[in-house]
Amino acid sequence: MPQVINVQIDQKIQEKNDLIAGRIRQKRLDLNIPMIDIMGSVGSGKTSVLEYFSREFAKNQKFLVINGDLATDIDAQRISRFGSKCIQINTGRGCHLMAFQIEKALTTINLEKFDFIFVENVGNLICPSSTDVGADKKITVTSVTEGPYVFRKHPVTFRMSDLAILNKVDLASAMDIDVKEIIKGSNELYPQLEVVPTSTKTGEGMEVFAKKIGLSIN
Ligand SMILES: Nc1nc2c(ncn2[C@@H]2O[C@H](COP(=O)(O)OP(=O)(O)OP(=O)(O)O)[C@@H](O)[C@H]2O)c(=O)[nH]1
Ligand SMILES: [Mg+2]
Repeated sequence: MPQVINVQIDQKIQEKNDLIAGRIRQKRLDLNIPMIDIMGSVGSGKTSVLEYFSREFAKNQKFLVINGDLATDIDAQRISRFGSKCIQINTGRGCHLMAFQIEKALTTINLEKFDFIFVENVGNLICPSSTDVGADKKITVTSVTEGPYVFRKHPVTFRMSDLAILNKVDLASAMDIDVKEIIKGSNELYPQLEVVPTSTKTGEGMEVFAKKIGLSIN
């Protein structure tokens, strides 16, 4: 039965992925380096968040960023301008990063030099939520320009998220979006999920967000 075979292959891939993710987690625990997996739609502001963190909060801490995109190293170039070390992974057709790719990236650097690791996952709200990349937390970056229904339409991602931000609140009135109403709707659907309103342009909410994921603010 082709379908049964497919399920078995998927399970094997998943099991192998989880094994590698466990290795990454153990290595980080030994070195005491936190790691956050940042998920979110194309263009929601994941790279902008990491540019902001690298510009504002990297005085006393060194960030390692692993960027996932189908093609180009644009995001790695953008963030590294602010001093963070970036490793770009091109996934080709892959819609999310996998643990083996992260483990491979980590072998290319001396991990001990870093205080914090960020993974910027491939932009979409579907695939990255189901794959463990060995992070401590999964964070979702959503934005007011995605419209009012994102939280309702993507239950898996928001259930798998430890925290979410609603970014680009500076554009809320132009987009005819009621930020409080969207957060209230999310709270009803996902009572465990905190949603922080942010803008990487004005800086609104960025310190609150940074503190919640354990960055030290300098
Ligand atoms: N007005 C406004 N624009 C923002 C904000 N955050 C990001 N942007 C803009 O939104 C666009 C997309 O931002 P990125 O940071 O590249 O988004 P991304 O999630 O990394 O996108 P992908 O990596 O392609 O999935 C850029 O033009 C940013 O300048 C914000 O808070 N307010
Ligand atoms: Mg990006």
